[in-house]
Amino acid sequence: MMAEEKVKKQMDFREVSTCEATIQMLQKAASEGFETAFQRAADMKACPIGADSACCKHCFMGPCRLNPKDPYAKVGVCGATIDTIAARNFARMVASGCAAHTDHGMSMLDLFREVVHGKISDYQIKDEEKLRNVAASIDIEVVGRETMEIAKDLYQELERTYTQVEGEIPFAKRVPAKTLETWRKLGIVPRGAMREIMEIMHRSHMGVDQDYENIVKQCSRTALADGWGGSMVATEISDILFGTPKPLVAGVNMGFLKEEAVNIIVHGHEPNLFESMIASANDPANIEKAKAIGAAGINLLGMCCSGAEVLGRHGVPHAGNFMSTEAVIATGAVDAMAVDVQCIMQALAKMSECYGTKFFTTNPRAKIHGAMHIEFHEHTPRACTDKVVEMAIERFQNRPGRVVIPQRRDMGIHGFSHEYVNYMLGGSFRGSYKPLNDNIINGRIRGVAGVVGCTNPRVRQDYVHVELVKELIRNNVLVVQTGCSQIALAKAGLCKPDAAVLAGDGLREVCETVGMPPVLSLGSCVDNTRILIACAEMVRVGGLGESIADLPVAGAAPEYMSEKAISIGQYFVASGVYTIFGVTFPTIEGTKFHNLLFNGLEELGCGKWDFAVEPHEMARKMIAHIDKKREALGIMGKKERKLFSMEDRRAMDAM
Ligand code: XCC
Repeated sequence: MMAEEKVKKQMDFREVSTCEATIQMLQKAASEGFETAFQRAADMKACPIGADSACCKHCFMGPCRLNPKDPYAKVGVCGATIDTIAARNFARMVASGCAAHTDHGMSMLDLFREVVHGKISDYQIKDEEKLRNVAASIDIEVVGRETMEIAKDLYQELERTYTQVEGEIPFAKRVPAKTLETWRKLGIVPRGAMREIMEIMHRSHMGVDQDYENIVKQCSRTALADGWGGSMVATEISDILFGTPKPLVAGVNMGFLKEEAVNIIVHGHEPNLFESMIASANDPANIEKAKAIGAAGINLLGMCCSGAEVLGRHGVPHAGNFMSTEAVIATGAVDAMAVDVQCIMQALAKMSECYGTKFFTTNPRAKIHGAMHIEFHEHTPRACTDKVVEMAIERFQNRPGRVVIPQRRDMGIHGFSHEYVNYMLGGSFRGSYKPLNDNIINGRIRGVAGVVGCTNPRVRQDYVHVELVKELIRNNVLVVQTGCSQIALAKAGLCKPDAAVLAGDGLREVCETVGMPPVLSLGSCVDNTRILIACAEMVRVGGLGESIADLPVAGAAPEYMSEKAISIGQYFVASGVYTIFGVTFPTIEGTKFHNLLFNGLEELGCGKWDFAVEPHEMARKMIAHIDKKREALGIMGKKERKLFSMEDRRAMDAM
């Protein structure tokens, strides 16, 4: 009877994930008595008051809880209304998300400074052309100057992204004029990230800003310091130091683990750790050590955003997205997992202990109880990564249990930078977004959607991402992707050119002509800035309006879980993009604060927030928005233009 009850309680992992490899490993872990976030989420009902952002714990007269079903019935002890409470909570999510991305960007900039001043030799400037282009984009003189001279100026200029107390951040120069004019009118052009984050934390303190509209202004300003500031610095400097991605064929899924090799996974966000790990894993001396104990070699894989970056940049295989990070340990094949910052579940330490995986933290900002800390120093990076390799080899020699590797490998094309899209569409001599704009105007491509973000145990892993993207491309919407979302689509086989068969006729024709997949993977979450740059370029090329808010584009994070996603969403909305989230949204429908985010901001010339859980509903809403923008541009239902019609040619000849 007892045993029967236990069987009944066992979770059906097919209900919580569509990733075959993850399901197999979740079943294995459960049968061995180990729990994961999927079980913990099922056991822990999300707090309904917190989910609606109707509680305030910003002071100790509370915590105060309002009633989400009747939000204006009560106020907090200080008199704070639901609008103030929810706006302040939202502001602190933006602050945290922005801080995460900008601190990551700052690390890249620190590294760049040391490289430029010759204090670091393990990293170099790999992409001089990108360096010159980035410098020129913010008005640094590049003609006839030495690379290092330009690099020094670029460092000085980009430092302002963080430290400037007055004026506009450097990359504001890349914002389309009309969008920038809207920001100036609203007073939301960021000064420097540190200042914006400091101010938002101050204003959301008890007894300061208690006007939700004013709080939202600072949310936008802070989020823009992320998107057009810290995140953009992270992307651009990473490209300069490690190379701008170009499309390459690479693989995703747990089948890339090798039973006969020493397997090392890098998980987190900052590419400097991964770059050094690549050097360590390829060092002949280390390979020799692995072979000496009977291993076939050293096998390196990525996870989450760290993995997404090197997947596109170097073709390093990717083992899985956020909700697979515990499951992959259950293979027993992971000899070491090295992590740095962000999206690292504390439970990984326990899971690693269960399977004998060596689990290392490497960043002084992120230590975890139960993990071994080997600090990564960018001046001597190999000291850390060689040690991880050494410990992984040791673990291979003493693997404690059975190794089971799900045999799923999914190949696709990754690494579509903004620069490559420009080249791909226009060729090397006339690289341009004009063919993209033309195809949007003539209706072959209905619009462009960014589908990004996390996976979350409160929704079926990968399901919403994949169904949403399928529906979008079926309706001729070109999809660009970053982060864990692109891994979901790569596993579903949509990052291959032959996935064009799933696209509508128009998009399919464009994909087949160019030889590209209908789903373009752009990298990690800081690489969402590639989407901002693409939007700015679409405006600059012309024919699709004067500001980002005019473009037939939309964004979605259908399975998000992190505060970083809220900051990303807010910077897209403030930039003019319709942005829809799934899972849950921290507002109460019908409140003034909710209405401002979901409608009011659009009236001010920005984009707007929206929410849906079901993927087809989400796609319908995104397409409706794209059509609304097409209508406003006068290109709705526009018939295909014949660019080189023989009929026209004959008519011309006859003249
Ligand atoms: Fe984290 Fe960036 Fe989300 Fe994935 S998508 S769960 S934030 S790793 Ni960026």
